[in-house]
Amino acid sequence: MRQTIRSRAGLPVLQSKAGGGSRTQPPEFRRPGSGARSLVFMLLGLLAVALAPSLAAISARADGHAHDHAPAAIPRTPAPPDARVYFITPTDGETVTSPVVVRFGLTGMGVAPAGVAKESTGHHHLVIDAELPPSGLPVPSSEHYRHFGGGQTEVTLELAPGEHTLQLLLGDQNHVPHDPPVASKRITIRVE
Ligand SMILES: [Cu+2]
Repeated sequence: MRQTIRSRAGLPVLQSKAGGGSRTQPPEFRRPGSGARSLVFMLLGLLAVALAPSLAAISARADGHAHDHAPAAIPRTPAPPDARVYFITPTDGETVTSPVVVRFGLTGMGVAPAGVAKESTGHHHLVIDAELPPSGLPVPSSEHYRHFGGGQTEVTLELAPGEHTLQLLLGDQNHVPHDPPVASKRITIRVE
């Protein structure tokens, strides 16, 4: 009788009603609730499995960079070896008129807005008439270093007549170039 009631309710609370009370609690306590309990444990287990990789990734990243780039306190995000950033337009050596539509190409990685931590992603930076900034630091922000933190993949530039150089550099969620840096070839265009 006791068991019938309990297994239907699925709760060990009914223990107190059980009268008699001569039997020891532990076996009865376990049996009726076991279905519900194992479900709870299973869910907890799934949660742990789901969380484990990200926790492991965080600690692995922290460990991996504690020693190799001594002066740079900012952790760098690894880039896949086949990642490549390039200009769709304009092309190297091209003569164009201002405004110039610059389209950014990226393979082997995805574009994500700044501030979004997602593996194998980054956002574009356009280096105009300047050298690549030092790696291990956030990309500077100026007319020579334009950020596309919204995840944009093109820009229309007003450029003075003459020769200009353009280079693309991907940055992680903190605007820091990846490790190794994902940068395009530096191209030269002539604006008429
Ligand atoms: Cu940026």
